[in-house]
Amino acid sequence: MSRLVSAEQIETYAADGAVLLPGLLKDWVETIRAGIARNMGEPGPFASENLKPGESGRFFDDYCNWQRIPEFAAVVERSPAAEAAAALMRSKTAQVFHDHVLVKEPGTAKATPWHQDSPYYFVDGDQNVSFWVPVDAVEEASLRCVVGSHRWPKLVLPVRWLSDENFYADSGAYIAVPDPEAEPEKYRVAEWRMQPGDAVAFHYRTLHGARGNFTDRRRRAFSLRFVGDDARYGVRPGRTSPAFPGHGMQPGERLREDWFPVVWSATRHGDGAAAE
Ligand SMILES: O=C(O)CCC(=O)C(=O)O
Repeated sequence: MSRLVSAEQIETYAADGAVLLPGLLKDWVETIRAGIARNMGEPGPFASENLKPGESGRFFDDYCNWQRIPEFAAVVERSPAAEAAAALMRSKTAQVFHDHVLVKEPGTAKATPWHQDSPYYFVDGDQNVSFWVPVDAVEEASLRCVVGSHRWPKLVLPVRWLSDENFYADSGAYIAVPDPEAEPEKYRVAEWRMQPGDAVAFHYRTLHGARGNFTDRRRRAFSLRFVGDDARYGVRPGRTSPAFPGHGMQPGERLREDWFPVVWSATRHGDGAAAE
């Protein structure tokens, strides 16, 4: 039994592909806020502004910065996130994949498009989890997850957020992006009002999105992504996002630990219970 997540939360995660973990990172809110401020002041090579000219507000995102931003490194290495990830994944290890910052400033109308993360990533396997952690209270602009979509047999076509173009030329292997709002009888959407430091844990194959931020408050969110024992490098029909140029991995290999460190393992930290 994990001290951070209950058996019921682990079951819900496996069945629904998303579960709320209230207060998981409540002691890390100030650290994450400081990391986001540093990240926005010193954006990395993957930073994007996701609005077209004339669209209101600001929607900034950036990823793969935890090794250069000390506040994010502290969250990765010292917060309860990695241990909670291992428990949810039912894995003996939690390897960090990457971090992602998503900020919607007040009055940002743009919705985050419905998507699964898995088609953008070079990771195969079922043991994975992202934690979406707002550091501002959120109501309407919270993460929205389609329950059970992590078990759909086919992946959803990945698209570019700004232009809506297909991410890969070879799109035949994917299903079109569904519109859960247009068919509420077909898709069950889970979403939660959240306090700073709460976390939604969601699977890389879970279809998710978010509304615009129509409030007068910022909506700063930090996503932290882990993989477990069964994760392997897999090839996609084109360049992935993140791309991790020069990674040198071959299909079927474990993610290289010098780039994607194991930050929690049952043998090093625990009693082995995470994998039971
Ligand atoms: O914060 C958002 O608007 C979307 C978050 C997201 O897509 C993610 O964390 O994978």
